[in-house]
Amino acid sequence: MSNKQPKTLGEFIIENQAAFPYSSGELSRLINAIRLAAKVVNHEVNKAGLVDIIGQAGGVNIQGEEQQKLDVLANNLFIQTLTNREIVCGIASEEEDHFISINSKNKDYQNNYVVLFDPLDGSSNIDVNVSVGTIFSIYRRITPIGTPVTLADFLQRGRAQVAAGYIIYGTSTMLVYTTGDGVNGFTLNPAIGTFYLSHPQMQFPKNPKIYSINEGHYAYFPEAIKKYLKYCQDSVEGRPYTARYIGSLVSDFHRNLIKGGIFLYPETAQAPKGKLRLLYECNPMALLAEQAGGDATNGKIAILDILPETLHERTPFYCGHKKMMTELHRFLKF
Ligand code: P6P
Repeated sequence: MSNKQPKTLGEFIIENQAAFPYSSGELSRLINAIRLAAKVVNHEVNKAGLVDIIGQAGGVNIQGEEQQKLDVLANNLFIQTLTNREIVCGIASEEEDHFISINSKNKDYQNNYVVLFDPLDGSSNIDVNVSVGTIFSIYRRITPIGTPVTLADFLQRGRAQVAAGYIIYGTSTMLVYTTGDGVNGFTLNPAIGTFYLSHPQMQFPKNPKIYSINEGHYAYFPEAIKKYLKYCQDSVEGRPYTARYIGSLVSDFHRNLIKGGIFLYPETAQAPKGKLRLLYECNPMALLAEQAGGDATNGKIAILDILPETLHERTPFYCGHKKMMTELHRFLKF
């Protein structure tokens, strides 16, 4: 049994920073800010069932505190942490209609990065004790430093992300992220509030067997998807595959990354652009998938190559192991 302590997230960030000697360390400080917010949200999510914090916003919980829904709470925590640390010049969130321009107290819009996030994806699962997550996406601004950010800074193709990742608040809490040099997973030791490198250089495993889709929408799926699902269920050459669906994107993605699988959220007649959001759900997951040796498309082009038009736009989303994505694309005539 090795008695060598695994690397902490802090040590990993410092080592990674050393690999970018000319960078200002701003990205490292940004990841550190996300780490702090993740620990606070994790604490709130884990006590949710006890202090009846799950309910509708606007009530008062048993401690007499102003009751906030967890996703509102998570949203405010991430915005406060990123603002207080004076690292970013702009924020966009699933919980905010418009982007937030941040002018640091003593600097005129001198920060380089904008952050987009879904503060608590899958939050409807909280009151049934199913894992939920935070998803984040980081870009360098493209408008001139010293000026307020504009929408253009947020509507960049996913391939321009400088970092992306998620926190999964599950049986254990993990931070999984990439800065473009592979995907690394860190597990929180809640007793001391430290994230440890538990999953270095994550890659989709060989022989993937899991397909993940809400088959309750089957009647509304495109014919090609119906045919693909029947293919998954054939009893020939290594099939049927196994169906697994949690209904929380972060959880379904995380399981597929570790065990090998594909996630599908197709467009339907009722939702012609699908349900999932391009900027702060699909782009970060697509970057992680490609960095882990997988693939992510909207059925026609790579997710990371889509030029966004609006902040909250949706997209059909297919993401996972390259072998299963290749099989799917045969049905989508990709
Ligand atoms: P459905 C959660 O509400 C979410 O945004 C994602 O986390 C998840 O993948 C999807 O919606 C589930 O949607 O239609 O299957 O309930």
